[in-house]
Amino acid sequence: MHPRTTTITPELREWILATTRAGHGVPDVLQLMKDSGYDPRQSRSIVAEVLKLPLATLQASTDKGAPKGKRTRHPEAPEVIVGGHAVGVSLSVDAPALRVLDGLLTEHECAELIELARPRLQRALTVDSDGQHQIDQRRTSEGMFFAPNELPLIGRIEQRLAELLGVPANHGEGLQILHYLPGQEYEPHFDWFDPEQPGYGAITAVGGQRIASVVMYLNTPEQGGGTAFPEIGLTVTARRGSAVYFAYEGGDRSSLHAGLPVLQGEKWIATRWLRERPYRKPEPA
Ligand SMILES: O=C(O)CCC(=O)C(=O)O
Repeated sequence: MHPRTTTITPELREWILATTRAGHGVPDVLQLMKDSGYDPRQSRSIVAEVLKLPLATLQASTDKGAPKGKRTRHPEAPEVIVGGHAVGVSLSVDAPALRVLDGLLTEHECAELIELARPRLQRALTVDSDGQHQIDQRRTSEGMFFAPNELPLIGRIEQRLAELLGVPANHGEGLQILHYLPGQEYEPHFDWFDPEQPGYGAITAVGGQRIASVVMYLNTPEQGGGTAFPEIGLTVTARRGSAVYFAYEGGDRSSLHAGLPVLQGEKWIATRWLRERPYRKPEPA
């Protein structure tokens, strides 16, 4: 790199693209440019132009004081008390870091989430390589998103997960509800974003990479509908109120997972994805 340049040289452009493709987020790129002598305002404009991102997104993701590269804390068996609520840890796996959490949600919370989501369901989407949401044949369920802290119930669940996993609630994406009918499934996939994909810079510009997921089961399907981790030969049974938490910092390939087809009955889940940095600005007090 050549410090204090005002034009974007082909070398600089290529370096920014290669660095983000290698898995570094925008804040890392800006820090490296600063270390090389670039003015931070100038480098923000350069990076925004090269990665085709709105400048305002870059400013939000690089706000002073934003904690960097947070990791989740893996709950330890047999039980963790969060906000007076007892959560049992009935299964622990090291790679990927995975826990089955019993009694994470009460029966009443599960029923309430289903009833609030039901009228808002639409064909579930996935995020494609350009960061756009799209219909995907691999995911045949219906779903909806709650906005972060949209209702007291949502805020309470977000806060419980924040305390349990040691990551502030504002690192979480909005809670997603999915509803599967017999035959519906979600084929094997990773929840983290692939740094090789062209849209990586845009998807991670705010909040950075995803670091962990929590899939919460809102009912018990009559048959089928577990969550499978084919790389480690594990299937977690979907049971109302329990959840599977798994972390994948650095893009752990053992976190490959799938929602198995529902064979009888229906399946409802709430999924929470956590990012390495705040995904939204703090709520006013
Ligand atoms: O339905 C499941 O059990 C898994 C859901 C899932 O993989 C996801 O929402 O990312």
